[in-house]
Amino acid sequence: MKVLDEIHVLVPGRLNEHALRRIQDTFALEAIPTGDAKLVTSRMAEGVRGIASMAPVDAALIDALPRLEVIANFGVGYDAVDAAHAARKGIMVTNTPDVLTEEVADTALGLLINTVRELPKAEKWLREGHWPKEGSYPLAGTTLRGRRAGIFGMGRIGTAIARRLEALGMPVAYHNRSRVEGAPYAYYPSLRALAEAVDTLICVAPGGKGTEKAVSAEILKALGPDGVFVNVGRGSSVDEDALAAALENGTIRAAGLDVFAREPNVPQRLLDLPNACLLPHVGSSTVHTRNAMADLQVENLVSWFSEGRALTPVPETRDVRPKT
Ligand code: NAP
Ligand code: 8YV
Repeated sequence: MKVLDEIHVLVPGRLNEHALRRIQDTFALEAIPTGDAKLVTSRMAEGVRGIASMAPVDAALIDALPRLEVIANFGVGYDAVDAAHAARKGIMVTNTPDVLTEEVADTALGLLINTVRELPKAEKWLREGHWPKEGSYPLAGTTLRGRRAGIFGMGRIGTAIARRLEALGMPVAYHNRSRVEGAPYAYYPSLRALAEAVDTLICVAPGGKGTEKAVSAEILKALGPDGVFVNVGRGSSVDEDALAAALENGTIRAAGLDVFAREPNVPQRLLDLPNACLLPHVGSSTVHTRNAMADLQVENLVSWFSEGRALTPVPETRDVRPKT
């Protein structure tokens, strides 16, 4: 194996602790507090050949590192990395698919059930001592019984969510840009058509330009007054003002959200809603799964620098090869 501890890897901003320890043990670690290109020193510009990131990596940061060969993203979603710019410059980008799929699907199901059955509100009510004084918790106004689910983004995680929904007895349909060959679910070529056909819409599509505010006022209206919207994809895929309005005025019934457009900031209008169940982006956040993501992130760097190939390249950089 090549000597890896002479290879400089930059960590811009925060990173998972297990990943950070492994990078420190394996490579020459460089760190800056955020991904701002202005923080790159001349020593870093001369030496850094890899980035391990959880924070955004934009074109300016990429351009500030002339020897950069590989960007290893912590997370399957890499919308915060300018992968198109990296691809143009022949720089490899990797992500962490598969190892988090089942964990995120579990979260989506938990969030759906909590939203429909108001379980967090019921627990809060118990802890506040209402039960002995007031008797049983009020009946939930909605149920999973008879619901039809639509998945926006039937990929790895979407498929794992679909399997769980089938176990609950819910019919499943989906929208992607292209049909998934062999998938036993109804395909809708537009998100609007999917929203019209179902009453429970689960977004697990990637962020980025292709999905920007795709869940709009029009889509929420199509979902209808008994509609439940769950988002474990990216907050940027939703028009949050339109969503808040739809929840306020009864255009849809309820929403369960794990992701937001400007994390960690959540719009006050959503915080004020009684029919929104809100989580702080915890889809993959168990020690087990975050360690697996960290290992895959670091193994991508190790494989790139010792064997000249990435384990899990993103589609934009699949054909990138080492320059020498
Ligand atoms: P994946 O296997 O690549 O699936 C993404 C699916 O979305 C694909 O089936 C793709 O199908 C579809 N899609 C992409 N762009 C689209 C568009 N413009 N319109 C319609 N459909 C589109 O990815 P994954 O592993 O399932 O992860 C999905 C996403 O989940 C990630 O990108 C990330 O944003 C999110 N995520 C969130 C958490 C969390 O903690 N909440 C954790 C992990 C992942 P087509 O290419 O045919 O369109
Ligand atoms: C992570 C995620 O929490 O993998 C993704 O796309 O959204 C999550 O698993 C995130 O990437 C780390 O901040």
